[in-house]
Amino acid sequence: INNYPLVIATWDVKNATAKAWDVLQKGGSAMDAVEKGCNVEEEDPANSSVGYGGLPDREGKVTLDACIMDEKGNYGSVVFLHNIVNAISVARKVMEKTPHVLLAGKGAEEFALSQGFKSQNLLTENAKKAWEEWKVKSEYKPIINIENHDTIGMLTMDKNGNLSGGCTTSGLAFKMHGRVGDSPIIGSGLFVDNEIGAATATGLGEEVLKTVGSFLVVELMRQGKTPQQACEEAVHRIMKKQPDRKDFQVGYIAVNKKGEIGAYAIHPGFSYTVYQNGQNNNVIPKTYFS
Ligand code: SD4
Repeated sequence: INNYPLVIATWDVKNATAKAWDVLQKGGSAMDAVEKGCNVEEEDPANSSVGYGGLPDREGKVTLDACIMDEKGNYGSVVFLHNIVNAISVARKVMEKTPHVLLAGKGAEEFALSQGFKSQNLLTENAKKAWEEWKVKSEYKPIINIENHDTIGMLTMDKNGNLSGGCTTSGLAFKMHGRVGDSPIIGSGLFVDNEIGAATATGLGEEVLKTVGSFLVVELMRQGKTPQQACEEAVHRIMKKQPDRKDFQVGYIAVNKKGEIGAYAIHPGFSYTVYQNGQNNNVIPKTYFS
């Protein structure tokens, strides 16, 4: 039994992990695998928190955040991106073709168009309907595991044990216009250190940002914790300051250099998908509250 190659991703995203696994099986790099895997979810209109079909902000605009990181520690990111489905692929272009690591808004969109990406309306009829229904009360109350669902954070390890990661989202439904979450921010929504391991997050981005969650998970693994222990401690770090607060979800997944994995979330309802040893499984991790 080999621990790697492997693909692990937040939520039930078997089509995405299967795509990434396929790229790895054909000898593709961890970086190619993570990009192609994440693209599957971005293009799926049924997934309401990423890419095409993502739920909009309060103004009815779908705005995307994404980042990607390779085994050399290179990183690229786009935030507040409009009208482009494959935000993670734009993030990869930022990494590979610009002297920068992060492009925002109009500038990110113009860069994407210059790289040959197509402009398209990302608001589907279903997402528009959900927004119109939301507008009646206009209450901003992210619902655990529902509006927060399906942001894809993916970690890939190729047959040589090299790591890459990606994270792509339309963010929280009905967020303020201009809001950016944890997903595209290095160290918060994603971190990859090829010496140690990698981690990615999902859930209420504000809480992940305040604790620089994914960097924390990787640094805890550097100190000798298993991926499981590291994910648990990162969740505890959030809950320590607000032990009784039950109205939000955060989930972490992690992998170390041996190809061992870990996952932990605040509430039940979170799951992750792992493709390892030729098997694609959706798994329910332990949680802080039962
Ligand atoms: C955000 N962390 O924008 C993302 C949302 C998310 O599943 O993970 N949804 O805060």
